[in-house]
Amino acid sequence: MAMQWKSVFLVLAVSATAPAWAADCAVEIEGNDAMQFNKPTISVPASCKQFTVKLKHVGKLPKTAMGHNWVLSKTADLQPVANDGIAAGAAKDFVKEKDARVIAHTKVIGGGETDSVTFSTAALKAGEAYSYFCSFPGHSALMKGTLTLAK
Ligand SMILES: [Cu+2]
Repeated sequence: MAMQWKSVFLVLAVSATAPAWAADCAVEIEGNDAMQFNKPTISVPASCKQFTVKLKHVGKLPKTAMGHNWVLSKTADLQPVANDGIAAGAAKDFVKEKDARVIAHTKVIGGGETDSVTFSTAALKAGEAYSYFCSFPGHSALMKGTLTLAK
Protein backbone atom coordinates (compact mmCIF):
# COMPACT_ATOMS: atom_id res chain seq x y z
CA MET A 1 0.00 0.00 0.00
CA ALA A 2 2.77 2.38 0.94
CA MET A 3 4.48 1.70 -2.40
CA GLN A 4 1.35 2.60 -4.36
CA TRP A 5 1.07 5.99 -2.69
CA LYS A 6 4.70 6.66 -3.48
CA SER A 7 4.02 5.93 -7.17
CA VAL A 8 1.09 8.32 -7.26
CA PHE A 9 3.22 11.03 -5.72
CA LEU A 10 5.99 10.47 -8.27
CA VAL A 11 3.58 10.70 -11.21
CA LEU A 12 2.18 13.97 -9.87
CA ALA A 13 5.65 15.38 -9.30
CA VAL A 14 6.77 14.54 -12.85
CA SER A 15 3.60 16.03 -14.38
CA ALA A 16 4.08 19.26 -12.47
CA THR A 17 7.59 19.77 -13.86
CA ALA A 18 6.51 19.16 -17.50
CA PRO A 19 3.75 21.62 -18.45
CA ALA A 20 1.54 20.64 -21.38
CA TRP A 21 2.71 23.55 -23.55
CA ALA A 22 6.32 22.38 -23.50
CA ALA A 23 5.62 19.67 -26.09
CA ASP A 24 4.48 22.24 -28.66
CA CYS A 25 7.56 24.41 -28.24
CA ALA A 26 10.00 21.63 -29.03
CA VAL A 27 10.58 19.17 -31.82
CA GLU A 28 12.84 16.18 -32.32
CA ILE A 29 14.41 15.57 -35.70
CA GLU A 30 16.50 12.59 -36.74
CA GLY A 31 19.46 12.35 -39.07
CA ASN A 32 20.61 8.98 -40.41
CA ASP A 33 23.51 7.24 -42.16
CA ALA A 34 21.79 7.77 -45.54
CA MET A 35 22.26 11.55 -45.23
CA GLN A 36 18.60 12.28 -44.52
CA PHE A 37 16.51 14.18 -42.01
CA ASN A 38 13.20 12.52 -41.09
CA LYS A 39 11.21 15.77 -41.33
CA PRO A 40 10.71 17.99 -44.41
CA THR A 41 9.10 20.84 -42.44
CA ILE A 42 8.97 22.28 -38.94
CA SER A 43 6.22 24.60 -37.79
CA VAL A 44 6.90 26.85 -34.79
CA PRO A 45 3.75 27.95 -32.94
CA ALA A 46 3.66 31.73 -32.56
CA SER A 47 2.64 31.26 -28.92
CA CYS A 48 6.10 29.87 -28.09
CA LYS A 49 8.57 32.38 -26.69
CA GLN A 50 11.37 29.90 -27.18
CA PHE A 51 11.64 26.84 -29.37
CA THR A 52 13.86 23.82 -28.88
CA VAL A 53 15.12 21.51 -31.60
CA LYS A 54 16.57 18.21 -30.50
CA LEU A 55 18.73 16.54 -33.13
CA LYS A 56 19.21 12.80 -32.87
CA HIS A 57 21.64 10.87 -35.09
CA VAL A 58 20.04 7.45 -35.44
CA GLY A 59 22.87 6.06 -37.57
CA LYS A 60 26.11 4.31 -36.62
CA LEU A 61 28.74 6.19 -38.61
CA PRO A 62 31.15 8.52 -36.79
CA LYS A 63 30.83 12.28 -37.11
CA THR A 64 33.99 12.50 -39.20
CA ALA A 65 32.33 10.42 -41.95
CA MET A 66 28.60 11.14 -41.56
CA GLY A 67 28.36 14.03 -39.11
CA HIS A 68 25.12 15.98 -38.89
CA ASN A 69 24.12 19.29 -37.40
CA TRP A 70 20.96 21.39 -37.57
CA VAL A 71 21.44 24.96 -38.79
CA LEU A 72 18.64 27.52 -39.19
CA SER A 73 18.76 30.56 -41.47
CA LYS A 74 16.55 32.44 -43.89
CA THR A 75 16.06 30.30 -46.99
CA ALA A 76 17.85 32.96 -49.06
CA ASP A 77 20.91 32.60 -46.80
CA LEU A 78 21.12 28.80 -46.89
CA GLN A 79 23.71 28.46 -49.67
CA PRO A 80 26.10 31.23 -48.55
CA VAL A 81 25.86 30.06 -44.92
CA ALA A 82 26.58 26.49 -46.01
CA ASN A 83 29.54 27.60 -48.14
CA ASP A 84 31.04 29.65 -45.30
CA GLY A 85 30.43 26.73 -42.94
CA ILE A 86 32.49 24.40 -45.11
CA ALA A 87 35.30 26.97 -45.08
CA ALA A 88 35.04 27.25 -41.27
CA GLY A 89 35.75 23.54 -40.95
CA ALA A 90 34.98 20.68 -38.58
CA ALA A 91 36.49 22.40 -35.52
CA LYS A 92 33.79 25.09 -35.83
CA ASP A 93 31.01 22.54 -36.45
CA PHE A 94 30.89 23.79 -40.07
CA VAL A 95 29.38 27.12 -39.02
CA LYS A 96 31.22 30.39 -39.56
CA GLU A 97 31.97 32.05 -36.24
CA LYS A 98 29.53 34.83 -35.25
CA ASP A 99 27.59 34.40 -38.48
CA ALA A 100 24.64 36.80 -38.02
CA ARG A 101 22.68 34.94 -40.71
CA VAL A 102 22.60 31.83 -38.51
CA ILE A 103 19.52 31.99 -36.27
CA ALA A 104 20.35 28.80 -34.37
CA HIS A 105 22.52 25.72 -34.73
CA THR A 106 23.51 22.55 -32.95
CA LYS A 107 26.98 21.07 -32.91
CA VAL A 108 27.94 18.30 -35.33
CA ILE A 109 27.16 14.84 -33.95
CA GLY A 110 27.86 11.27 -35.02
CA GLY A 111 25.86 8.04 -34.86
CA GLY A 112 24.04 7.48 -31.57
CA GLU A 113 24.57 11.04 -30.37
CA THR A 114 22.12 13.86 -29.69
CA ASP A 115 22.34 17.62 -29.30
CA SER A 116 19.74 20.32 -28.92
CA VAL A 117 19.43 24.05 -29.38
CA THR A 118 16.91 26.50 -27.94
CA PHE A 119 16.34 29.85 -29.59
CA SER A 120 14.04 32.83 -29.11
CA THR A 121 11.13 32.95 -31.53
CA ALA A 122 11.50 36.75 -31.54
CA ALA A 123 14.12 36.07 -34.24
CA LEU A 124 11.40 34.74 -36.57
CA LYS A 125 8.94 36.76 -38.65
CA ALA A 126 5.61 35.45 -39.90
CA GLY A 127 5.63 35.08 -43.69
CA GLU A 128 9.44 34.86 -43.93
CA ALA A 129 10.87 31.70 -45.47
CA TYR A 130 13.33 29.88 -43.22
CA SER A 131 15.30 26.76 -43.94
CA TYR A 132 17.14 24.32 -41.74
CA PHE A 133 19.91 22.19 -43.06
CA CYS A 134 22.99 20.15 -42.21
CA SER A 135 26.15 22.13 -42.97
CA PHE A 136 28.47 19.10 -43.04
CA PRO A 137 30.21 19.32 -46.45
CA GLY A 138 27.97 17.97 -49.20
CA HIS A 139 24.95 17.33 -46.99
CA SER A 140 22.81 20.45 -47.42
CA ALA A 141 21.62 19.44 -50.90
CA LEU A 142 19.73 16.50 -49.35
CA MET A 143 19.50 17.39 -45.69
CA LYS A 144 17.26 20.42 -45.60
CA GLY A 145 13.73 21.46 -44.81
CA THR A 146 11.61 24.53 -44.32
CA LEU A 147 10.65 26.17 -41.05
CA THR A 148 7.78 28.57 -40.61
CA LEU A 149 6.34 30.59 -37.77
CA ALA A 150 2.74 29.41 -37.52
CA LYS A 151 -0.23 31.47 -36.43
CU1 LIG B 1 24.72 15.84 -42.27
